[in-house]
Amino acid sequence: MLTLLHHNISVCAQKVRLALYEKGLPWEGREIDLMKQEHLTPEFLRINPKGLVPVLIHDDTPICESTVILEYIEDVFPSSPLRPASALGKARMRTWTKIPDEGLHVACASVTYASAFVHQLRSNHDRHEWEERLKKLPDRARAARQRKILEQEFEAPFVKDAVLLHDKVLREMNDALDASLWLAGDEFTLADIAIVPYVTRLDRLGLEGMWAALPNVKSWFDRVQARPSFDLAVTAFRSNSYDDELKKQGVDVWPQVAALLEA
Ligand SMILES: N[C@@H](CCC(=O)N[C@@H](CS)C(=O)NCC(=O)O)C(=O)O
Repeated sequence: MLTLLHHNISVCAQKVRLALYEKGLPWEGREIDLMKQEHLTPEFLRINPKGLVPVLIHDDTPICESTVILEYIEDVFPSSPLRPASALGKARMRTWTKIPDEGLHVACASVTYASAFVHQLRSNHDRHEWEERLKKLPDRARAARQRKILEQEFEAPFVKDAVLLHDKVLREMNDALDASLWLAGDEFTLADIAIVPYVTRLDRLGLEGMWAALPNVKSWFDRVQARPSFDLAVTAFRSNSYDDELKKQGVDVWPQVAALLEA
């Protein structure tokens, strides 16, 4: 029995849902409402002391960290493989799955907060409420970044670096996709799954101009969206106001992003 503790638009939860649907595995979802701070309750923190979704519970055992979860699913349910068979293929695949853990995920959170969440938080919570929430976050560096974005929005210095890191990854993707249909070869693998949510997030923020001059990324993203797993794991979970707000607010930062990329 597989139970996923997740949130509808969480990028890391999207990764795990994509893998579950690609492999046709039955699973049950338990929505953790991040805005209501359900990930910071003592009950949730006992399951994941980092206070983060997703968590996959297999029978009674919780597994945390989306990259670890993806490999766990492959090990336990090897049919419909999402990992290349050869050692070299696996190495290529893991070069991509490491990218979110080495900075892209934090960069994505920075761009998302600065473009959209900051406006939502300001309209839904007063400063005191937000401070109380920040105090509870187990990851103090994450809390510090969020506080800085509340103060400086898009002008926070690391937001610019976050945009540039996305640009770097998109360019690396474009180069890799010169040689093969998917990121780690001619099969769709965990390499693609690891990156799909981050490109989707830029798209939802209205920043698709970031790959206007990268044709391989555009055709890769078209192929990704044509897979049934995308509708099931991503689109089906979009039907809430946060996501609409993401697009609306993100459009506003496109001129700043475009200027940064030109510079
Ligand atoms: N490295 C973790 C990151 C998980 C993560 O950052 N989850 C976000 C949603 S995408 C979260 O739970 N955020 C809660 C918060 O910001 O307080 C993974 O890959 O699972």
